[in-house]
Amino acid sequence: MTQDELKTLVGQAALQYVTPGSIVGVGTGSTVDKFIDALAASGMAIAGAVSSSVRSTERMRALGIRILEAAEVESLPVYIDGADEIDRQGHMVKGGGAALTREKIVADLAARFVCIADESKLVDVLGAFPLPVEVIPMAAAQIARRFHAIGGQATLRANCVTDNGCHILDVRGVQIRDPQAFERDVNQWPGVVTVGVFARNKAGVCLLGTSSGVRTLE
Ligand code: ABF
Repeated sequence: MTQDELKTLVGQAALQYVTPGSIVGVGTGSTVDKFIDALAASGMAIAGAVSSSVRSTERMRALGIRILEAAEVESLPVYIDGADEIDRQGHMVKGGGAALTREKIVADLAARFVCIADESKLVDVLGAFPLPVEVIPMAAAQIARRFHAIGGQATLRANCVTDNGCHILDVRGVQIRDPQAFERDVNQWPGVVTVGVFARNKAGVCLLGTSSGVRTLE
């Protein structure tokens, strides 16, 4: 099966975690696009969705799905999102789609984080994918120097301004062996808005698309 077919498979499989009449937290990316399309096609009546990006909002609105602001809800039963990497404990690297900050915000509202991904995203150790870090523009250079000091090479993502008006550094060369400590430490660096390690709030369930079907990791 092609990667696109695997994404379709898990996008469809995620529907089983959506309760009719509920409000769903929705992530960002091409795999999430498959979930949005499957949700719309299913005809399932939901109360609405809290979105993690302009991209997902526009796709859902075009398909007739009601959008609610994060401030309108106090909690969500589930958050469905993709990842750039996920390890066997459910820790993720995310942010390839430049939506990591709002993804972390919406995920924080949810009782359950369901990650949907094709098998290429499963790794033993996080860090092969260039780590996205959303930064306040004025701090980009000094944050890049901090990554250099720990063996990383940070580059400013070209032509990218996030939905929050910030910039993205993509950091190569860091192996993230303790994701929770790494997320906690980098989050404290002045100017860091969000580091693309999702470890404190990791995925409780991962639906992994494989050529032999959907593997459920939990
Ligand atoms: C999103 O899912 C981003 O955090 C991550 O970059 C993306 C993965 O994109 P795709 O599903 O297109 O591979 O949540």
